[in-house]
Amino acid sequence: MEQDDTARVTVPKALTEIAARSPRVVVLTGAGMSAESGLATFRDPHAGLWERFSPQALASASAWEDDPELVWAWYLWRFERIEHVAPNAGHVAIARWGRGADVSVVTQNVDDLHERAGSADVVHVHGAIASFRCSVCEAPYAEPIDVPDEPVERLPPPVCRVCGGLVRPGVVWFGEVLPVDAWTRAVALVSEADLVVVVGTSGIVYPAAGLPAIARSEGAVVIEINPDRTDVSDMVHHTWHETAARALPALVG
Ligand code: BV8
Repeated sequence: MEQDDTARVTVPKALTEIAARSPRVVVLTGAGMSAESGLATFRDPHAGLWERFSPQALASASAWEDDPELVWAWYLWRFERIEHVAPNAGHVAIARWGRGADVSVVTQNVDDLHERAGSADVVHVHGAIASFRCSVCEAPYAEPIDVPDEPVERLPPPVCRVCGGLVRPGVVWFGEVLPVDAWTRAVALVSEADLVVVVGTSGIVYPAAGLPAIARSEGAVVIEINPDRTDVSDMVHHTWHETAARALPALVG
């Protein structure tokens, strides 16, 4: 019987006290939140076929214009990976926290692991991989997507039934503006929060990376949970060098 990994995690006393006295909580998550579910982060080298490609390069409007079949194949590979992994103990702890307190999730991740763990209020500032739309007329595409079992490097995207344009994933690419509703809600949530917990993000990509600074300027206590230092570490009140799946169950209780 594998010993419960979180049994050995000691929560810094200050963080327990802050979490207990904060009525409105926002958890801001990045790719590190899903790492212990088995999904590569943006900065981890991607395994296998996609090893030689940079996620930052592929997750861009210019890559789609240059080679839609390559970009479509990469997203289907990620989509297939997400379908075959499960929320980790960190996702489950955040959902448990939300059943007993006012907890919202603002995520940069395009996976649905927070929702599958039971979180009811999740704002996707960079969209969702499981939503598809026409890249020309923006019509939603709800037909079944044929996901290959094995990763392939190129696949023709489906064609929009309305205008004949190519169907794309409903994510925000580098060089694209964020969905106005999601961004507006994210800013409002961190501006009204008493506590913002930043989990598993390198804090490199803007404007999402600016949310912790907005939270702090509006009076929230900002805590970072990340094994490494990041671009936001200097502006948070507390950094806890732990992983999401170990720290969050211990913090939430
Ligand atoms: C835009 C969806 C207007 C797609 C993604 C200033 C202002 C505004 C824009 C810019 C600006 N400066 C530059 C820009 C342009 C650009 C940008 O920020 N570039 C960066 C590289 C400098 N921003 C944009 O283009 C944005 N658009 O602003 O529109 C505009 C338009 C044109 C020109 C100017 C402005 C759109 C950005 C959205 C891109 N889409 N994702 C998809 O998923 O395929 S970004 C993607 O990478 C993620 O969503 C995330 O946001 C970002 C970074 O990834 P992270 O989540 O942080 O993951 P990362 O791998 O980096 O780090 C993982 C962390 O986890 C590490 O710290 C690690 O230590 C930690 N970790 C690992 N294991 C664990 C762990 N933590 C806890 N537990 C563990 N077990």
